[in-house]
Amino acid sequence: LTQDELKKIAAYKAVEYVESGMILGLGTGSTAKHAVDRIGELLRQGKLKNIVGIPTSKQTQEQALSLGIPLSDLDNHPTVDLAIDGADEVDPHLNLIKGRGGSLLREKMVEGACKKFVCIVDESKLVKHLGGSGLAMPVEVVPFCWKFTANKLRDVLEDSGCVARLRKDCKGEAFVSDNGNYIVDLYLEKEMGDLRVASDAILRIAGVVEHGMFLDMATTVIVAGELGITIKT
Ligand code: DER
Repeated sequence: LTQDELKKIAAYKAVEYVESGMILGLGTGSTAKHAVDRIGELLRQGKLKNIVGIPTSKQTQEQALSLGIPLSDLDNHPTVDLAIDGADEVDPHLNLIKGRGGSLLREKMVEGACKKFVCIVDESKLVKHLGGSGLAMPVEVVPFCWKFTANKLRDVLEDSGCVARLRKDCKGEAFVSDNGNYIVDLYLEKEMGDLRVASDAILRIAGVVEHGMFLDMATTVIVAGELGITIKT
């Protein structure tokens, strides 16, 4: 099975948790895309009714609109029944790293407002420690003096051997999030110690808007692997 087929299997499994009448958080990324497609298909077939979607990015908003999924926002629906979204990394405690797609702020707002957050991944996302895969841990920062903020981030995580890089778009310019902010990607040589301590230290930096560690937020993680589906709660 290809990685995308595994993502689709996890996504379709998650959509089995969706009931008619739900307010749904719609995730962002290549895995969540399959879940949103599936929800649109079930609505079209009349197998799902009265769904309201709360998109976690402009990209997902576009996809949902094209599928005819009715949309709203957190101002109108401060409580969300169920969110379905992918992740970049999942540790054994169901803590996540998200945001490599650049949507972490709206994802964390929506997923923080939901009763259930079902995370969908293929098995390649499983790690022993967050930040351990040598891939980016994204932090959304205000554009104003972003270098100053990046240096503060490096200081706070210096024990983990942190390198901070401004995320660029395909034109080599600074990537700008849906919220008009920049993303500083942190690359750690060693895993962080206490994740909550690291999270609090990062959020205390004034120029930081939000970071990509989703601690104690996923209620269920659906993992699709070569040997089948594993559901972790
Ligand atoms: O950027 C994000 O938060 C995405 O949800 C990411 O964590 C997962 O993207 P993928 O499903 O394309 O791997």
